[in-house]
Amino acid sequence: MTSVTTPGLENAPTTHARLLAWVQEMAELTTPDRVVWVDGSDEEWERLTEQLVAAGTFTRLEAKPNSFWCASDPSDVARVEDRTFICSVDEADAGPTNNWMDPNEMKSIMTELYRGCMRGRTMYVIPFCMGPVEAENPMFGVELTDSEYVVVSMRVMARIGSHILEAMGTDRPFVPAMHSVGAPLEPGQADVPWPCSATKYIVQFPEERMIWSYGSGYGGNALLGKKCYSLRIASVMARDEGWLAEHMLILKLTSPQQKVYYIAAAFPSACGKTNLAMLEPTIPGWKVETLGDDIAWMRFGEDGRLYALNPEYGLFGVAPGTGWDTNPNAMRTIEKGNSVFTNVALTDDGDIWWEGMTDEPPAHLTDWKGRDWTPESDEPSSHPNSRFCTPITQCPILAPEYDDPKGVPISAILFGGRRKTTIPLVTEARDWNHGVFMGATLSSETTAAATGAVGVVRRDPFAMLPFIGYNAGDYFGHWVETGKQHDATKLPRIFYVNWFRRDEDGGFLWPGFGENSRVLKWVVERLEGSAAAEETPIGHVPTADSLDVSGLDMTPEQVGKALAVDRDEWLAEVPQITEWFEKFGDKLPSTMWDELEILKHRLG
Ligand code: SAT
Ligand code: MN
Repeated sequence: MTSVTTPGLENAPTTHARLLAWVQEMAELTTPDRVVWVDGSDEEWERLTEQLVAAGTFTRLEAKPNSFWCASDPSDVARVEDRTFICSVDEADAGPTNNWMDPNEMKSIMTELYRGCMRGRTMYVIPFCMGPVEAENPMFGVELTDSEYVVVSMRVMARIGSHILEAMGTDRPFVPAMHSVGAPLEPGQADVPWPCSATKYIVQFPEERMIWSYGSGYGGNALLGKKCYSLRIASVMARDEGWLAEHMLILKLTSPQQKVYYIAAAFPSACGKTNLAMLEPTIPGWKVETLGDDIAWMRFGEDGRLYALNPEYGLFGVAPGTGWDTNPNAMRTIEKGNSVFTNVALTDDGDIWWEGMTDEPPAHLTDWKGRDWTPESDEPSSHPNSRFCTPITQCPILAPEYDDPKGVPISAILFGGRRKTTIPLVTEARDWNHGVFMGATLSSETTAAATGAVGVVRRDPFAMLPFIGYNAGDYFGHWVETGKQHDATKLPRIFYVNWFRRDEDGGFLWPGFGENSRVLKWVVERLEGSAAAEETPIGHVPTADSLDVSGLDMTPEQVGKALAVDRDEWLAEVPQITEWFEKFGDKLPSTMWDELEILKHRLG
């Protein structure tokens, strides 16, 4: 029972004192059968994936090299926002949008959950780095987990292993990230393919820059480098250090004149970020390359411009709806193998399938719950939040500068949500503060990426509602400050987009996908000063002829509807925004009330 007898604790491949002490403390608490230091090698991947196959967690795909089909427990399929906590010392620092508990109280609850929770299992020590390890200040983390699925997925999603541990030296700072599925095994007890617990906690301790997660094996709850570190903890670091940690894709756009622009875009989970990041323009001469599909860390360079970096190393994309016509580059990425597919369907010839991959479903499948499935079945074959986990380096349109530690200079930031009404296809903010107002009031219909009702309109500021690691009012203030402290002429311009507006019959007004390149073109032409815009109460909207719709099967009336600023719809939005802002009390920067007054005034 004592630490010295836990195999793997001695002869650790590091002399990093704080790391060693923490691993020892957690091993003593959780009592795993052994501790394994993850080296990130191919041999290790082979061993762990074999083990997952033997355990029934993974099925090796015949049709894709080095790839696996995996079904989770049906109760463990999405982020659990009601079980996610920001345990700041002061409750006010968590703010009205986060769950809060006193850090000491949370630690005592979770310490009891952690006590003995790795019995019968292995504790893996995963040294990782978010962003390139060559960075001036590499952003280290170490995840402890008792899940082989997590180790394998972390190897795809982040830079992990011996070279990271080595770069951590003896004393480099790191974020301790503790994870357990919360399913200890008694001697002789058989394991299940997807161990997890009915009790779940996803907890951030912002002052300590520490993460504790318990009970879930699902991506955003368990791959702690992703949302927990790169958004919740990093947003706190960014507030304190004067940068931005955002839920944004990063893309490179090259115009027919060979001018290069980098664009960052924030959308809530499961609103097409991966599709936009990998878009194939339908308009001739334009080219998109990918740098990231989910998270952007943005810092100001010496030249006063804002530079963005993708801290991740893989793609964790929503599978349903990803197909050869909607996102061929994602299909080409997964075709190369080395991927894990969770909660999709398995074909009879050892491949994967999901709704929207092809027009015609296969005649027979094994669905994500392991049942026979045919096109006549009542339920979809794949869970709506099923995911592909695949190396970003396999993306055929990856921009070569994707891993430049200095990042890429951002010219435009897009905010977007999923709204049936009200929000036009694209609106340009008048200035930075107006852009911050757009971000702060961003709204979207909920998706399957989190548990709970789907399709309900909620405010999702900056697409960061579940990811801001501190008081959202202070976060808006941080954005306002960022604008104040930098040269306005060098700040990215801000745009609000909505691909999801519908007509009276419920049909989408805009075709979306590759056609969104037309909106990107208008954005670039605004940057270059060549596209016209109409000044409306809500900002600058394309004039009827400034948006390139040539060759599109849309009547001028439909284009008009996609771009319309409907005064009544906006008047109905104002009280909702007021109510939203009132939540933040005196934490809300006064500029946000000013912007609301301007909007009301302009609506008349
Ligand atoms: O659920 S994840 O955090 O893994 C992905 C997402 O919601 O964007
Ligand atoms: Mn996301």
